[in-house]
Amino acid sequence: MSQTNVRSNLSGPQYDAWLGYHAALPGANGGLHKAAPIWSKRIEVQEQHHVMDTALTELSQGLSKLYGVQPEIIKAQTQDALHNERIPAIRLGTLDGSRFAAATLTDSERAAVHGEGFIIREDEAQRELVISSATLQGVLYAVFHLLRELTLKPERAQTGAASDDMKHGKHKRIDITEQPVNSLRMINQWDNVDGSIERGYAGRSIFYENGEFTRDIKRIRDYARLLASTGINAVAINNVNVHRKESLFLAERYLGEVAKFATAFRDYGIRLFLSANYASPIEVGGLQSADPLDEQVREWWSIQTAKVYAAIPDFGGYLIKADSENRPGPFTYNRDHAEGANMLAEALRPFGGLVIWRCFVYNCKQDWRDRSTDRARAAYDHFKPLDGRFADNVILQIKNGPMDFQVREAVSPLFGGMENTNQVIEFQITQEYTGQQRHLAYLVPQWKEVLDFDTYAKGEGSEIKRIADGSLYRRPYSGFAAVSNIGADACWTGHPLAQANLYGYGRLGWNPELSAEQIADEWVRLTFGHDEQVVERITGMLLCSLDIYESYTAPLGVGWMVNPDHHYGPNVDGYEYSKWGTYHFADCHGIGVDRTVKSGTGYTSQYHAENAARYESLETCPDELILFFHHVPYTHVLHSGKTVIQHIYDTHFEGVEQAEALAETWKELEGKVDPVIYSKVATLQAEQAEHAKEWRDMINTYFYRKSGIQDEHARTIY
Ligand code: GCW
Repeated sequence: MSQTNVRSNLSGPQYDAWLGYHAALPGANGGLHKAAPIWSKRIEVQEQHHVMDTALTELSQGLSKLYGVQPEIIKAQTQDALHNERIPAIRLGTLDGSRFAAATLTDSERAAVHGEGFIIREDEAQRELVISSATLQGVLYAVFHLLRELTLKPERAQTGAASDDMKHGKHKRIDITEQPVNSLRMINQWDNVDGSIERGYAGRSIFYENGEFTRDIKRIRDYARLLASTGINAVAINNVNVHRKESLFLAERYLGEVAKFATAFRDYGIRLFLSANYASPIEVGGLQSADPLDEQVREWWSIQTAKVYAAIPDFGGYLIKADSENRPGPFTYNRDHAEGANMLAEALRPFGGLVIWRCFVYNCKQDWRDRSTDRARAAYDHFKPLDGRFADNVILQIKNGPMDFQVREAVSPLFGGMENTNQVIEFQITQEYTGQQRHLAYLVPQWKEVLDFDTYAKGEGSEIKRIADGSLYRRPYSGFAAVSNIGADACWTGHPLAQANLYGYGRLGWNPELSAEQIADEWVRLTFGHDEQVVERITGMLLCSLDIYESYTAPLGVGWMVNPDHHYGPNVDGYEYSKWGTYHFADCHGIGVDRTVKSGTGYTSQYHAENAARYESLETCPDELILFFHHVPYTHVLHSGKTVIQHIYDTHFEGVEQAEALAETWKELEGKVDPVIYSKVATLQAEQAEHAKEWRDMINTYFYRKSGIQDEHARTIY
């Protein structure tokens, strides 16, 4: 049996996620057919290519699900004849590869749509819909976009009685131009070849099992499909902590398998990257050293990289976690990270490959007694001095915050600190510190806040999104990366509503101007249909979920307070006397980390003047970050008018009530959503409400005992 014959037998609404197209219109399937647009029964195409094949399959599958009719696909070498007949059809192609795609656009439109951008245009006279892009990937994105539009706004489809509708002004012609804002839109898998996933909360890996690559390529393709439908164009298929066996992914032992994955992703326009071990020359190549300035080492990387490209001609490049949390790196050889990254860049350059170099570099063996070392400072202190020294095919990957994907932390001051360096922002879709897909936490609002943050790097209007997209500093490479939240779970993400985070990440990478509300609304309608009560309740749950989670966990931006190692559940001092640099410094008088220049670690000085001043002063520091930047007495009065201690009590009591309300809201949807999803979510929301109480009581009790200050409302604290 060939490997590709092994099939996953997963199906149904939770597996289809937002691509079910089953929810296009309210009413039974029979009703759908009538609404079929005139052009939806025929697809004409001129080009032959694997990505075009994917686009055709997606388009015809999607249309037949929406309208109950399988469109006819006409593949013609010369499109002219077909076009002249003016048979109603969807015609799709690239500007270079198909005459009609180019013909529908003016010169200026043709110039405007580049790369993965596309135009979808309906021509009523010709009764056709034309999809044009400069690239085949763009055609594929257009297909997904069209299907999403038709699902979300069924009234947009021109029906058989189009001209009548048009006379009555009911029909709005489809005319869509889209251009992705970020060029790199990447997913990082933290999957290990033994089948485990670091920080994975949705079952085992879909990629690997027992030291081997999965034989279920269908599942990989289904995942690629989900990703591509949101606009993702790159994936790193293994954990950034590259262990012994995974170090061999770039060697003969596994390269053939990697190439099979690359094929599955390539069909969906996604480039494959590998996380590589910096010490590969030693561990894979048998050399004595991995010194980036050593000729033998450089040669080893060049030869090995050439082998990778022989197997995977469009290989994306290497993702590197070096000198971070005990991973090897250039520091061992007294070299800096520019020297380390540039050596790999040199090996990749002949093939157009990229080095994506993570900035998560800090001292993870800190002495908790040492108050002068501040982990938040580390990335900036390490990388800022290297600005301008990285090769042009190196991209630094910077976490959104200076610590580590906390529910609330400041934004990384490295954004705005490096003018002459390519950068991507790294988010964490997997909910390591945000409830591990057992608590509901829709993360898009958090990402939006970060992206909209004004760094003032070049004066007002220097938002992080403009650094991430490369426009502020006019960088050739830029974009988004994020740690995936999927696993072998039947609904992909453990908590079915956590799918909204994967979807939202992709959509935001494509267009950071989309609002959290719009993305939630899209996801709910695509996944659950248009029942207004369902839409209203689920979007409502999503949009308040992160605030709720924040309210009953670590207060006011101080972070952590989780159980060591697995990071689930409350443990106020779990990391207090550890080596990880993650402290809250609570004593009987107060709490928080003094990161000011005046009396603390000086971290605030890493921001541009406007933000540095805002954070430095207690008067202007926003409440939600007060304990991130300042150590204050429990009686310190916040801008809200409450004392810190009363704020802690109130938010924790309220947070539990709100978590209970989430569970109640969901119960209203019984019988209105897929029963499997219904019961999964019902169970999880009940658990969340219970677990929130554990958080509330541990945190409130801890601070009551430390401070001795009573709750103004005399609620139960233990
Ligand atoms: O958040 C921490 C995680 C580690 C992870 C690390 C990183 C992959 O706890 O599990 O390692 O971040 O981002 O490298």
